[in-house]
Amino acid sequence: MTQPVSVAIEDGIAVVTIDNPPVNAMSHAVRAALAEAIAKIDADETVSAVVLACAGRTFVAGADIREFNQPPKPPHLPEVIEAIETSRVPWVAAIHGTALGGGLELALGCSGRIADPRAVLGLPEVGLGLIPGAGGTVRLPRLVPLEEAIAIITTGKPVGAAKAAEIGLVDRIADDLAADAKALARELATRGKPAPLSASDPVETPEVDFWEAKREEIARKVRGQLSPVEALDAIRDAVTHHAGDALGAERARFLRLKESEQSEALRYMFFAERNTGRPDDVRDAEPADIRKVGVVGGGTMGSGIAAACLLAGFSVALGEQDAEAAARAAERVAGILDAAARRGLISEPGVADALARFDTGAGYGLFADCDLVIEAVFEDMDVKKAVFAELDKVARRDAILASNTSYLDVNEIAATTADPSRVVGLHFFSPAHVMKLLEIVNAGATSPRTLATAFAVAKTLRKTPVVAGVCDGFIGNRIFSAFRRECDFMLEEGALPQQIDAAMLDFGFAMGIYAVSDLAGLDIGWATRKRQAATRDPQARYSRIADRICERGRFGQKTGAGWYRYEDGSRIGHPDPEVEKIILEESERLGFRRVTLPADEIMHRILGAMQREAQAVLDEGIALKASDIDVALVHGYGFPRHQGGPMFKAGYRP
Ligand code: T1G
Repeated sequence: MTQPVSVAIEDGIAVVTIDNPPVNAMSHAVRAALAEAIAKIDADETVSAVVLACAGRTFVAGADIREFNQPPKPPHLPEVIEAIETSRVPWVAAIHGTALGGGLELALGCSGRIADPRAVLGLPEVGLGLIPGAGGTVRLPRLVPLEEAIAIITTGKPVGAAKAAEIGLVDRIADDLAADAKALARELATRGKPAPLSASDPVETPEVDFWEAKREEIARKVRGQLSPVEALDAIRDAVTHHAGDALGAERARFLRLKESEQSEALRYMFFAERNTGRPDDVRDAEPADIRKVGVVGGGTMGSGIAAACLLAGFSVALGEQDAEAAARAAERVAGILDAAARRGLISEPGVADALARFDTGAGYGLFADCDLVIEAVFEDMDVKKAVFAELDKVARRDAILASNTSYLDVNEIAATTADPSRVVGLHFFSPAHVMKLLEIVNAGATSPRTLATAFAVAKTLRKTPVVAGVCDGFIGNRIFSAFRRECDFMLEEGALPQQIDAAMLDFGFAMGIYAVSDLAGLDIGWATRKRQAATRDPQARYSRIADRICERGRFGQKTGAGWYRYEDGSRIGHPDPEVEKIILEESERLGFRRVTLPADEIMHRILGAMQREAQAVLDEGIALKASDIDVALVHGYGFPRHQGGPMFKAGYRP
């Protein structure tokens, strides 16, 4: 085991190197070894300044999150940072990679900070349901402008090195990090160690109404998540009190939040997202080398998938039925790339490079040299079978064939090919170039190589893969359909769509189920229900409300009316008396005496329906583990991350 902290002294400059792969997290062993190194350096008169650096790919990326479920062991990070801040000599943090959380707080305890041009710096603790707990809320506003400090801490979003230098978070950007850090250390030794940040007085603080307005703004955005609002309160404390008092208050607030259910949920989700990887039976399988991806169909999903593949560096060939459709698809893809450039996700040269890797055309010929072909045509089994029959003729024998189907039986699709082992489901979520979730459908004949390739492609696309077995709707859509049915039952019993959506918003969803259905379009669900009609259990309760709405051609936003009414192309839905009339008629037909359902009852029934279906998905082996289900619902269906997921809410703990 390499030493977690090493010290090398040359010409009076000590270089302290932390080496704790993979991200130099500040585990107890690192804290103890660093505390020891600080003491030794303070006792060594030959040392005039110190550089604090990290081995491997990044500067300290934070406290060790795995330790949070155990009682904290001294030396605690604030104590180590205080020891650096009060050290006899100046310390300089040499930052590369991602200096995050406790890592940035460590750097704030130093007298100076220098960063590699590609470095990223941030305080992402709110994303774990926490606030910076080692002086970040106190030292940062004493170093950078208050508004910058508020943005960094309450959003958890990191800043790049250039921005960090611009706002004073780092003293300079390095050409040669090791050499330039030593030079800065020597400068500080010569000039004399500057006063520590925590010694400075409270900063100029705005009027009370600034804080109230900011608090309301943040609370509105985070929909029930506590930590961003608590972070603002901590900053307000920090800038209106002396640092010593503020540090104590920050630590108390941090420790309180660490025990909160929201923080437990967010820490659970942090690891669950990273633990959805390959099932054991394909862990050692060698994936195919994918460089060129074919996409069949250039509609919303096809063009989104093509754009996602281009943004990830693949070459892409998109095929449509005819030249006009192919041209329209090319425009859609170019539009997505341009929008990504406007948001700074890709440079203009990057867009040109992507388009140079992009080809569209009619027919199947352009798939002949693809390593992977993804079908994204209309959600109809016969249509998909016809596509796969053609692909089987045109695609290379070793090419992987994938269907983007969101419900249909991938085994049946695979059976139309000569070699079903190369067929897999890759269920993207719309918009495909944005949504993180990718359901990988492991069909009965899918080979380990094919499955391993699907996971490798997901990693390149920076998607969160969740493997699912074959059933109607796999994991996410099956659970979505189940709680959608429960919501329709509540409509029959007394609720209205706007009441159910309001309850979901209050729970933390970004949109209610009826608003989401209107956005996605009601026709796909209608087609699914009609397809399932023949095999539906006649004894099972079935609500006709949605069908009656669809029978009127009300398919949601795209038709100006669905569950809600949309005036003049607006995306804002309004309750529609016509829908309420249908609901009341159905209640009467079924003999319900309508009752008012309170929001907590609505959410209790929604979560209950989710949890029952999730347990069935787990029991049938469709999902490998409960946390995969929670990841799917959070990343594919807007389940609020700070609530952990339906299985977490039902009490599941890994
Ligand atoms: N603690 C423990 N393990 C961590 C970790 C951490 N802070 N960060 C990453 N890992 C593990 C991760 O589980 C995975 O493990 C491996 O490292 C690679 O991670 C006191 C209280 C740094 C941007 O929130 O954002 O400091 O799966 O797959 O995509 O105020 O990891 O290999 O076994 O994500 O290259 C604040 C969290 C903590 C940063 C790298 N810091 N990490 O991304 O790799 S709280 C964070 C990340 C804190 C102080 C407070 C990312 C990354 P395994 P990865 P990546």
